[in-house]
Parts: sequence; C-alpha cells; structure tokens
Amino acid sequence: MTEETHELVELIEHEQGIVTLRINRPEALNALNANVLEAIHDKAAEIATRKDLSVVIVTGSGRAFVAGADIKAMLEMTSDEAEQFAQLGHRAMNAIAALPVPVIAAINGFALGGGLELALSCDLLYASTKARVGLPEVGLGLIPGFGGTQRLGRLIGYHAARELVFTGGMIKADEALRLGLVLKTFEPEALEEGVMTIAKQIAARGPGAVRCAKRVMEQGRPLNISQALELETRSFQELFDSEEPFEGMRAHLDKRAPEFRK
Ligand code: DAK
Repeated sequence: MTEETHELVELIEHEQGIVTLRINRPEALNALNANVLEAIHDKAAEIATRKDLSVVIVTGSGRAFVAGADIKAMLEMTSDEAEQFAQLGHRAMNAIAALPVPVIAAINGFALGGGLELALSCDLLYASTKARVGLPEVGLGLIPGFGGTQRLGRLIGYHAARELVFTGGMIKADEALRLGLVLKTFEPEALEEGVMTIAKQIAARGPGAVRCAKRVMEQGRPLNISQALELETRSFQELFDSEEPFEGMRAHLDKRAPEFRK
C-alpha cells in the first residue's frame, strides 16, 4: 500500500461512543510527515463536536506508536517549510489535547520524538511492555518541538524530564512506568483490551461530569489555588442546571445503574 491508497489516520468506532484514532503509516513506523499531521488534525476536528463521543484512544498500527517526526521529510525542508511543518504539528497536537473528552494514548511500540509528544497531548498514557519511549531530538541537532520541552516536565517533573531531553535516550516501558510517564503497562496482546476496559469505565460515567472534570482540571492549571477553587465551584454549580447529577444521585439511592443521556 502507498500513502495515496490508504488512510493515514483511521477512525475506528466502538460501542459507548468510544473512538480509536489509529496512525496508519506502518512502513515508516508511523513517522509524522505533513500529511499525517494534517490527517490527525482533521480527524480530531471531525469527532470533536460529536455529542455521543465519550473517549478517544490514540494508537499506532504495526510495531510503532509513532517513531517521531519524519526525519527524511525534515531533511528536505526550507526554513519556510519548516515553519509550516511546526505550525501544522502544533495544530495537530493541540487538536488532540483540546478534545472535550478524555483521550487515552495506547503506546503499542516506539513512541519517540514527535510520537512521544503526541502521546503527551493525551490525558492518560498506557503502554505495551514492548514500548520504547524517548525524545531523541538532541541527537539530531534538534530540540523537541511539538510540546516535549513543556508537557513532559509538567507530567513527570522537570528533573526526570531534563534527563530524557538532554540525553536523548530511549527508555523501556517499565522505566516509563517508574517515572510516572505511563500509568500502567500491559503485555502487547493485552494492551488493546486493557485500554478498552478503562475507556468503557469512563464512558459509563456521567458524560457531562466527565467532560466538565477534564475542562476544570485543565483550565485550573495556570490559576492560583483560590482562582482554581472558584472555577471548580462555578463548574460544580453549572452541572446542577442539567438533569445529569439528579439522575446519577437518584440512581445511586435507588440502587440501580444510572441512565445518563448524551
Ligand atoms: N522518520 C522517518 N522515517 C522513519 C522514522 C522517522 N522518525 N523512524 C523510522 N522510520 C522508517 C525507517 O527509515 C525505515 O524506513 P525504510 O528505511 O525501510 O524505508 C522504517 O521506518 C523502519 O525503521 P527501521 O528500519 O529503522 O526499524 P528498526 O527497528 O531498525 O529501528 C527505530 C527502529 C525506531 C529505533 C529507528 O527507526 C529510529 O531510530 N527511528 C528514528 C527515531 C527518531 O529519532 N525519532 C525522532 C525524530 S525527530 C520541531 C518539531 C518537531 C520535532 C522537532 C522540532 N519544531 C517545531 C522545532 C520533532 C522531531 C522528531 O520527532
């Protein structure tokens, strides 16, 4: 298959409003060229407004999650093209980060450079025990440019992030787990099901509450604690303008499963 004859990013529908976004350029270990970045952006934008959407799972086809930005393509770029590429990359990563529902990275193999940065744009990171992750950019005379210098430190702390960025080293899944870079590891054949179990658990919760929790946790980050708690209070209050918390609490007291509406 050539790039022209297959979809570079596939959307796969599951029950309960769960959607997998799979990067599908396995012949290049899913390396991110301009077409792949554009497709990630467009597919994310396509699902972002869906009311029934509950969870998005991002993964790669073949033996990689994403092995980075496309080195062969970057080598050919003029500075204007490099600027466009950088902007496209940020648009794609931001489109993933801005999805209104939890986004799970299922790291099935190599997640390097721009590939790890794609995973870092997600809310929850899980990996196969075969996964290898890292930010090798400095070895190429580059720096991580799709958010890696900013998002990694926020997730695992700047001390460990500096080591990964400065050494450009590749670490195994168990080390990523120890650093808190991924939440859990699964045997390769169990990754899909393990991640789906977590996605279904989220999808069964109050959809408005889950979306609200994601928004509040994200928007509260740059605020000081009193502003952040004010934001939490306002958002809590707003939930009471919808039917959802009443159904959730009534169902709990009635000892039945809640029937949430999307
Ligand atoms: N780009 C292009 N092609 C890649 C690739 C990549 N990143 N990674 C793998 N491939 C291709 C290989 O070239 C090979 O293609 P053919 O030679 O068969 O045509 C095919 O995928 C299979 O790869 P290998 O034969 O190398 O497979 P191995 O199992 O031997 O090795 C590997 C797997 C993952 C260790 C190796 O492929 C590798 O080291 N890949 C490169 C990993 C890497 O360095 N990634 C970081 C890329 S740099 C910025 C924005 C973004 C960035 C920087 C700045 N700004 C806005 C400022 C991001 C930079 C990066 O991500």
